[in-house]
Amino acid sequence: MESINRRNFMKTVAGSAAFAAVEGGPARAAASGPIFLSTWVHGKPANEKAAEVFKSGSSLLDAVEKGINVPESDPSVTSVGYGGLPNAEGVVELDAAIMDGARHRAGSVCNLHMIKNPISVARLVMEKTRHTTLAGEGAFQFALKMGFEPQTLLTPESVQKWQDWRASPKRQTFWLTPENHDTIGMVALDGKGHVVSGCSTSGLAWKIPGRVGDSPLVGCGVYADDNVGAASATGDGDLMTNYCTSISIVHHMMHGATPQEACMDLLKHMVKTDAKNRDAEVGVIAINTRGEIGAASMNSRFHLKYALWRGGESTLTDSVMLV
Ligand code: SD4
Repeated sequence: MESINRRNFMKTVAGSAAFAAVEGGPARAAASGPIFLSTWVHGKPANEKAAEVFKSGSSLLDAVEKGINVPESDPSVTSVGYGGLPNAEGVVELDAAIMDGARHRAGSVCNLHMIKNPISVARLVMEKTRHTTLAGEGAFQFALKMGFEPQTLLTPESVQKWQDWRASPKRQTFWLTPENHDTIGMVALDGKGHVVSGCSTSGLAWKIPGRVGDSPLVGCGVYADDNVGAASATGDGDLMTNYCTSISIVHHMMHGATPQEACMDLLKHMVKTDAKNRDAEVGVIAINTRGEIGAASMNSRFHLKYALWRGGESTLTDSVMLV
């Protein structure tokens, strides 16, 4: 309660932009026009595509979906879609979710095989069914019904990496290394108070078949609410799922935090509950309906770069680290 009061006081006295400057984060005062904020280097072309789609008159949901399709379809991005690294059995299992802040509705798919654009399937789960999440074979059959073409998602490079992993006596099992995961998370604002959150990943390389990470779970990998803002996450989904990362950040914002403060609050809470989380691989992004943004990483081991498209400018920046 005390911190909320302090925030309200700071907002009244100094305004949110000044407060954000005290925190040292990337938040800014009210923006005009649409904003696209995404995780990692591959978020930059994703944002640029999203901005192009939105400027052509399509909806914000279309923009986020088509933006995320870019890294999904790019075989050089080995953590998302086609070319994503496979599970321990050599099968690519994709997770994705999208959430519409206006309707408070989401669609998601888990463990989807052989369909390179899971965010588009997730979108159709939201638009065409009363369900929120479809998994595995059911998600695949749904995608076929919706007209998606099945294809192999393995590339010669990903097969080679999987074979090298399997042949290595010291291989890492079911754990993260900076080279084997990245994920695209995107949050977007239309400039008029409407937000969308999307996330798509091949999950952890060499994961146990059937494992579901945070990315397709509403409240974890995505959350969007037009009353507040939106958030998304990248990193160790087995850990982050226990913190319901995205909804936690949005709720921090709902209680008065700027997006940057909300991202930092989540990371601080993770360390408070377990000091070992200082070493965890966690990156988060957030936006509020006024166009202020936040991006943060737990530590330098997994230092999130965030891509930002705003006012025709497309940039890539290091996020603030907690530790
Ligand atoms: C997962 N959170 O499946 C995803 C992976 C990721 O950066 O985001 N890596 O756990």
